[in-house]
Amino acid sequence: MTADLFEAVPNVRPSREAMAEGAVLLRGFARSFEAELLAALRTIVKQAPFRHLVTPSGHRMSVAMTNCGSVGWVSDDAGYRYDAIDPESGQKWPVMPAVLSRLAADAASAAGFNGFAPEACLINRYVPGAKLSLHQDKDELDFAAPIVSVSLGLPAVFLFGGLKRADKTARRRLEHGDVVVWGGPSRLFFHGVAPLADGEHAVMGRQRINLTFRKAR
Ligand code: MD6
Ligand code: FE
Repeated sequence: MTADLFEAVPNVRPSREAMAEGAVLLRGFARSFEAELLAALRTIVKQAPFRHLVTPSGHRMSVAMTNCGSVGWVSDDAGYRYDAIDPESGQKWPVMPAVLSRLAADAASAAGFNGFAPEACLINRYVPGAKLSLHQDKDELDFAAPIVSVSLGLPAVFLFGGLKRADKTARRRLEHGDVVVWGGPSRLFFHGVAPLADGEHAVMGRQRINLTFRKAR
């Protein structure tokens, strides 16, 4: 039987895990996009290099960020927002490569959200020790659309809670190629990433890259 054959080789066949109502983890979903995806990322990062943003309260983020798409997520002393211009270069953000939009739309469909057409892809880079504090993704105008999140490289512990910051958080390990589609009743849940453990990933080296696709407006 085919199913048994695949079960003998972990991570070959994408599988799905419910994380919360509206949030589903598609294990290994991005694996079949890997080569094209990594080539596209290299091109984006040449045009719009990773940088450490400063939060409105003056805190330098340990995660380095960049964007592609018609708008990108930025943070400075004026606040958090989506902006068509990369403040470092004064130019537009790199265009979202077709392989990225395809991956995002396919993953959203697999999770039951058809017609997902994100304008923005926020790209986060974690080195060992980097973390992302609990937050809500609420700078988008349309909370009906999900967020699609792609993990590459070193495994991370993803924390997700509830609608209140003080809600208890569950932890889930996200590995290379895993995709989380996050929408519906959990769209505004607090979440974050625990400090990245040191390690060396066979494809990505000593880092984790996360892509979050958003319908920003
Ligand atoms: C990360 N992700 O995994 C950060 N937000 O590096 C997020 O903040 C996130 O993965 C909303 C939905 C899914 C996510
Ligand atoms: Fe987030």
